[in-house]
Amino acid sequence: MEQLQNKIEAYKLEAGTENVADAKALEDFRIKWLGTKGIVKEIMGEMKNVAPENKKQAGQLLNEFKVFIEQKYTDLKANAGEAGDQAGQTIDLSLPGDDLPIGSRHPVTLMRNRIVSIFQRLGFAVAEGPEIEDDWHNFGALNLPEHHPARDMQDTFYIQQNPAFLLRTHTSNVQIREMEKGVLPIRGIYPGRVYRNETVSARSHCFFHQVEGLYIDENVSFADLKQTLYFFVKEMYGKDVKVRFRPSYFPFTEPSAEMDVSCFICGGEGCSVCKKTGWVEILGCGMVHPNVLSNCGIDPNKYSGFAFGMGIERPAMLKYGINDIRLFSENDVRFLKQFTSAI
Ligand code: 2NM
Repeated sequence: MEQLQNKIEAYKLEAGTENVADAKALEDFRIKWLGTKGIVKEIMGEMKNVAPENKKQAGQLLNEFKVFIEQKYTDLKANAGEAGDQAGQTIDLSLPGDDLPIGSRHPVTLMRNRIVSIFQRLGFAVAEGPEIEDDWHNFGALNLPEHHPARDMQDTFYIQQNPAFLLRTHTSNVQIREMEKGVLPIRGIYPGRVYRNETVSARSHCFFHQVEGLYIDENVSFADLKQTLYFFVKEMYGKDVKVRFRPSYFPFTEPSAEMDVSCFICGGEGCSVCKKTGWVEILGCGMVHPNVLSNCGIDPNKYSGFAFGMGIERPAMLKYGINDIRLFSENDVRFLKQFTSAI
C-alpha cells in the first residue's frame, strides 16, 4: 500500500512538471499518461495486488490520481492552444478574415443630418439638452403658464415619482437653456427626441424627433426668417421648390406662421401626399415672443429673433417611402439595413 502511495506521488511530481510547446507534444503527453498503454491504465492495474482491507483506500487514491492527470491534460491543452495561436501555428493566414458587418445609419439620423448640415453651413451651431425636463424649461419660459389652454396642444408625460419633471414635448427647452446662458448673438440648431401622449398608430407615435432652430441678434426681422428658411428648403428639395407662409399660432412666437413647400412628390399637380392641394406643410416658425426673451434675461427692446421647428419622421417617411412610423423604433435589421447614405 505504501509502495503504491509513493509511486503515485512520484508520478504526480513528474506529470506536474511536464510542459508542452505544441499540439504534437500535447498528444505525446496524452498517449504517455492517458493512452490505452499509458501510466494511468498501468497503475490502475495494480489494484489487483492490493490487500482486500486496503482496496477502498487504494481505489480512492487511484481515482484521485486519474483526475489529477486529466486536469493537467486539460490545462496543457488550453495553454497549447494559446501558445499555438501566438506562434501563428493554428491560424490559417490564407483564410479570409471574419466578416464584421458595419451597419448603416438609421433613416431618422440620415434625415436629421441632412437638415442639420444645411443650417450648419449658415453658421448655426448644434446644441442638445435634457429629455427629462422641468416645467419651466418646457412650458413656463415659453410663454405657456400653468393652466394656459395652449398646453393642451401637447399632451404631456409627467414623471410619476416627481411630477415637477416631465418628458419634453419639444426641443424648445434647448433654446431656453441656450438663451439663459446670456451669450449673444445666438445662431443654433437643436435636434432631439421629444415625447407626447398620443395613441400609437401608423401615422403617430408617443415619441418622435424634431429639429428646432433659433436666431437672436439685434435687428433680426421676419425677412431674415423667410430668407433663411427659403434657403433651407431649396437645399433640401431643390431650387425649383416654391414656398408659402400661412399665419398660425404658437404661444412662444408672435407673429407665427406655418411654412408649406410645393409638393415634392407630384410637383404641385396634386397627389395623396399633398391631399390634392399641391402643398405640403413642413415647419412652424415665428418671431420669438418678447415675453420669452424677457424670461431668459434678454432685453426685447435691444434684441429680436426668429425660431422654427420641424419633425424629422414625416419627411424621412416621404423621402424613403416608409408607410408606418412604428418601423422606426422596432429595430428590425431587415428594415434598418435598407438605408444607405454618405451622411
Ligand atoms: C416651433 C415653431 C415656432 C420655437 C420658439 C422657441 C423659442 F424658444 F425661441 F421661443 N423655440 N421653438 C418654435 C417656434 C418652435 O416648432 C414647430
